[in-house]
Amino acid sequence: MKSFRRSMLTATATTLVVSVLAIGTASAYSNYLNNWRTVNPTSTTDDNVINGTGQSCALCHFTTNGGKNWNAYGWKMRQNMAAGQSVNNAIINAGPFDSDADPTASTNITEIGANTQPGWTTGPHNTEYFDNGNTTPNLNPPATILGSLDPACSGSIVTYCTSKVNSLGCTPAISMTGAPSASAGTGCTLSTVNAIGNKNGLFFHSTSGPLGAPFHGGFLCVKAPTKRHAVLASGGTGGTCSGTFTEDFNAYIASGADPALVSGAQVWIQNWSRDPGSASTDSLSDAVTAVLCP
Ligand SMILES: [Ca+2]
Ligand SMILES: [Ca+2]
Ligand SMILES: [Ca+2]
Repeated sequence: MKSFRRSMLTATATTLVVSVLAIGTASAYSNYLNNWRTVNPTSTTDDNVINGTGQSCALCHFTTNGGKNWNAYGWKMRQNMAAGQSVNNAIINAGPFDSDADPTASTNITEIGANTQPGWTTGPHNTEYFDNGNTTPNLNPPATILGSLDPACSGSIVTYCTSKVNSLGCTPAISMTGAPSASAGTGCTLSTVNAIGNKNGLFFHSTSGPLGAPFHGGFLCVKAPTKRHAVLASGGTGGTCSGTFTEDFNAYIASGADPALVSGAQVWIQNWSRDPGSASTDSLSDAVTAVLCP
């Protein structure tokens, strides 16, 4: 029994060594790609590698023809396989990790769902992993992979806080559409609808944090210090809630009015406007927060 167990252990160890070694061989091309496609049948992540580089190895390997050097995603799967996981399980279990540490911190499975590269990120921020455990950091990704290497930055936009019901009984609602960007210069729309028509108002923001303090019969939703944006006209028709305040927030960022609005900074924004029918003579929207994209 003892020798049987020992021989089984030896056999298992031998299988493990063989399978680990096999990861670095050319035969990995068809075998592992087939497994990968079985686990991820609808993704075009692999197709973007194949159509860009001529074959699939660069999905996981640093050199396009495979070999014993991997990107961070391939290294994660190699570790899983070395720990005894099946190829399919090694692929599945690598899913929840953010191997490439991309700017959006997207997990491997998120990147695969977005048809981007779980093992590659833009710029000289990739690490090469060698068979012997050595690493080389700060390397560029392959230049020829098609599509985007990382998911687009969304800005993580979330609305929060509570609007003050205005004197016409309407509830102003703030929103942000398009990603806020430190460099784009346009394409991110701040909007407040259900505002009183034909009145002035403005957006104001903080980079210090959110707030929920009672204020003028409603709530102040952004923490001091705040920055006021340009005065806007709501348009629409006076005496109705047909007014809308609209601003291109990326244009505001590009104006340089607030040097704190840099990539990665979080911003909290609210809308204020005139409401002569209110005891405080003003109206407050709910608020929106976002994290600025590059
Ligand atoms: Ca595919
Ligand atoms: Ca990632
Ligand atoms: Ca990526």
